[in-house]
Amino acid sequence: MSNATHETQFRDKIPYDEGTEEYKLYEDLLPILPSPASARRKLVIITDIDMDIDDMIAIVILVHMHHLGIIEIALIIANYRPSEMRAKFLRTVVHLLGANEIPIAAGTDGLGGAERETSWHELRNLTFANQTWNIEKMEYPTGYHSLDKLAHQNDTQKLVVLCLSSLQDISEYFGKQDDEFLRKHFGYIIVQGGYIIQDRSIKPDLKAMNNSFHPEAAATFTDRLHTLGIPSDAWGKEVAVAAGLDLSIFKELDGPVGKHLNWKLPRQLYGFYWDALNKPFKPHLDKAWLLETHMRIDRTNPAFQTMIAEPLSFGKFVDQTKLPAYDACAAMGALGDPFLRRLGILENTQEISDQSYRMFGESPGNLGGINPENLNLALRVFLRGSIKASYENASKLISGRITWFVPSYETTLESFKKKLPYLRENAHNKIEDGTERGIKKDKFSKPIQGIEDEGPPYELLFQEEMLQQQTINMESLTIDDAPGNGD
Ligand SMILES: [Ca+2]
Repeated sequence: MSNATHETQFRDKIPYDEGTEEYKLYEDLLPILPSPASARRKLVIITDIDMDIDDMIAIVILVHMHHLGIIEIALIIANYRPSEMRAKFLRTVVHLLGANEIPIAAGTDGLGGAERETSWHELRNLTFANQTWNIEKMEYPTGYHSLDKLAHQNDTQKLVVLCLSSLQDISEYFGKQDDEFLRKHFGYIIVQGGYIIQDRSIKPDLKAMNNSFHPEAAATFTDRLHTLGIPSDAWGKEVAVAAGLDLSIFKELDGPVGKHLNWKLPRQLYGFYWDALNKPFKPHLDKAWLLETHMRIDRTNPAFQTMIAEPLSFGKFVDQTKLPAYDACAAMGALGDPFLRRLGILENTQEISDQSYRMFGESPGNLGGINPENLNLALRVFLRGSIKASYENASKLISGRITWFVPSYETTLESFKKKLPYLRENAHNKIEDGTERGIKKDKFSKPIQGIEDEGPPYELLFQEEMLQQQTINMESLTIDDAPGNGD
């Protein structure tokens, strides 16, 4: 194909009007457009999609880049318990984005066999789960099998793996292959998480969530990378905080994918808000964490002490939130250095060479050469662009109302609130005991009436908050008119 045709095809796919700032951002990519198409980076993505919304944002952007010919997504593995359900959700999302040809696999539980319960806003989209393409195709191949097949088929181009979730799958796969095979077939690894880099060696930063899901897997995998000399980047949370997204951009996302993001976003925010203000239900979340990650008020900020001491309403929290889209930032990293440099996202001059590792976002003051404003612009434009390009077709695939499963709670809001002081105390005691969730039983192992298995009735708390919001200005957020129920 001639360069001119190549360029015309690319321009035809730009979902914005010529002459706009957004259009210009796409044009900037023309010089790095891989030609021939076979020169595209072959990407494998491992994701716990729909745990938080950042995985979905990452997938929305990367599938767009796949359509534009910047990369080729060769496989997506949904891992983290329940991975089979997650694979179904992922299948629907990818289908709605117009890329049904991308193979999907169901990975490991990501926890080395440990139990976990899904959160109240996780994998609740009944419409996405019950589409014909999911009902007819009940079983997904395993992540291991799919990755192995792909590696064996793939002789011309090394694979690039983007890890947006537990490292169990990649660790197990690398653990069973010999060095020569891995060096031949895997060229680059990008992880959302953290590395501690010393004397050209790397260790996982276990404070990073994806490493903490399965710390042994993270350590084994990182050791192996070092032995193999496969280069790797870690994208830490500070980059995502600095490039935090205005919530108002979500309002512009249409079609079923946009609707799902807009259903989940306020719930995710509410869950973080409630947990942080009701410590110790989730011991790792507190108000300082909320201020730092979502409102960008760190401990050095003069407002920090005041805000810690003052009450914080959900309305105020939402109005001042810039959503840290952790996985979406790492996804940008997976598009490669030429992409990042072309858009001014990566500004340092240091090139990655064999046997080297980079950490973006080691601390708020050291983002490793990332320009957060340019990263933010790219996230916004390509997220919206991907939805603009796909929502009409997606709305044909899923044309009716979307319904989400809403849990029914044994406890009422009133009775929960009455018990809350006791539950807090009890949760605290249980955490001291080393039990992860402290809300099921009291310290004499006696179940607490009414909330034995369900934790706080988040949806009820959220709905009550939404009723109150009618009198509070919360302009940046779209709230769905009514929750869909399963029956
Ligand atoms: Ca993730």
